[in-house]
Amino acid sequence: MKFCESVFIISVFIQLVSTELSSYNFPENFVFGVATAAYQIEGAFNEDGKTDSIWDYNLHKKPDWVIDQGNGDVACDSYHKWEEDIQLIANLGVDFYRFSIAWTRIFPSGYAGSKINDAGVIYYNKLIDGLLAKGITPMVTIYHWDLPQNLQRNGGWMNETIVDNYVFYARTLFELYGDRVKHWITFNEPFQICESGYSETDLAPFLNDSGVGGYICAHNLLISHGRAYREYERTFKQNQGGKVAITAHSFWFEPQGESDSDRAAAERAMQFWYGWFMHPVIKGNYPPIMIERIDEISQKEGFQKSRLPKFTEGQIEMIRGSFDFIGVNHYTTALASISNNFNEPSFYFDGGVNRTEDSNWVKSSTSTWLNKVPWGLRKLLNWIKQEYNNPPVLITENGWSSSTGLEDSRRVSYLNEYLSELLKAIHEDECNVIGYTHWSLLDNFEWLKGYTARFGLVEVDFNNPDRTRTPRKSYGVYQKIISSRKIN
Ligand code: GBH
Repeated sequence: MKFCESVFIISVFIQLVSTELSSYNFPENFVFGVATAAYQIEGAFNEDGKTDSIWDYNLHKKPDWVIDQGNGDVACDSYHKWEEDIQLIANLGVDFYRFSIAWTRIFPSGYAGSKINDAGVIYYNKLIDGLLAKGITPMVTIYHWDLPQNLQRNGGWMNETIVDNYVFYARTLFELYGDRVKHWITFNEPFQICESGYSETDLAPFLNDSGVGGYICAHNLLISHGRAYREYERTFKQNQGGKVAITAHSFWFEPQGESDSDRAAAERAMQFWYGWFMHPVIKGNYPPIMIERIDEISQKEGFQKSRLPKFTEGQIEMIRGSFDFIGVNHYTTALASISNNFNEPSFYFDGGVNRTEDSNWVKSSTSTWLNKVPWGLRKLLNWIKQEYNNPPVLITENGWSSSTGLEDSRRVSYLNEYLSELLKAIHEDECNVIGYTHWSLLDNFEWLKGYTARFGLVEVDFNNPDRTRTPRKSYGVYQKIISSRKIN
């Protein structure tokens, strides 16, 4: 056998045993980032005038909500260690840093027009200026789940007076920081805020108002988003020239089998999970399938009116088109089939989708919902392209959950393989993806999983009062992808 023949055979063999990664380059204007959220990293929960959010309040009252009884009191202590964070972000080589602002640092009472807390304002000024000094673009999430507890006292997102309070808060951020911040995300993951928080007990405020609370919350949230977007458009856009978006989480739902009913279930799941928010923002109003089903099921259940609230014509117009790009947080794929086996009333009965997974998928050991299914990202991006007419999409989160340890080879293969599918979506399918954000810079407070599920490119030692940070193997891999603009 000639030398080149044996090289060929060996390389074919290597391709068979390892997943073949795309050799495309990331387009010139494609941007890379890394993300965190205030409650998950900042700590300093009661410092410098900050009051309790619904997370502080609930976890202090009942620590058992969280698997290891952890909370965000100290977290990564980023309120004090922000300079070190900025250095880690700069060394990583990303274009932007996506972080969130804690509402209770800016307005301790939460109310529109209430007294601004200067110390809170100063903290984010230092962070933003520090990032810009190192050439990193700040991207601000206005709301990442930490509602002022003071506003929860009168119902939080279920009370429509929240809209004025939120819009005032958002507007204040535009005023304070908009000269330097040009990328705004109004909300991170409405599904989790509303369904998980108000209709279930997966996230604060743990209200468990099944089939009702989540829909009311989402309604007020979408109106808040629309009004904040229009406020920016009217008052700030011309001078500041920034962009405003909303970010929703989406699984890719793959039909479990070949049947028409499985296919319909998968499409319905996309509409119920992601379309619930993106359909109003992009096309105006909720997805027709949601309106139809919830109206009909509510009636059968004896409700006087649909559990899905109705927008007025004016609200539909206001919300339609309220985006400059769309954000998607994507981690994993699920299989969908038809099912009516749910309690009533509930989002799940309304959707009628049974969610399962394939036992062959590589599973995260610390986040049971998370499987490595890279092709799901490509299918999701193609679905968005078709459904919404190829809008600019920013992947605002994607990442893998491990336990402690610096040799995070599973995170490395997750990253390589998801980015590989992303490159195919861009180059072969012409999906309009403008950037990618890895969740997360640091190990942090992973909600009800506490500190047991680690998402960081950088490991944090939560037993050390200094919260020592150590880059993992994946940090170096992402760094190299960014500098070479391809997967290596
Ligand atoms: C994001 O949520 C959050 O934005 C971020 O704060 C968080 O730290 C990060 O991801 C990692 O979790 O139906 O019982 O199987 C991800 C949202 C959470 C959605 C888990 C799917 C599955 C719960 N995902 N959820 S279950």
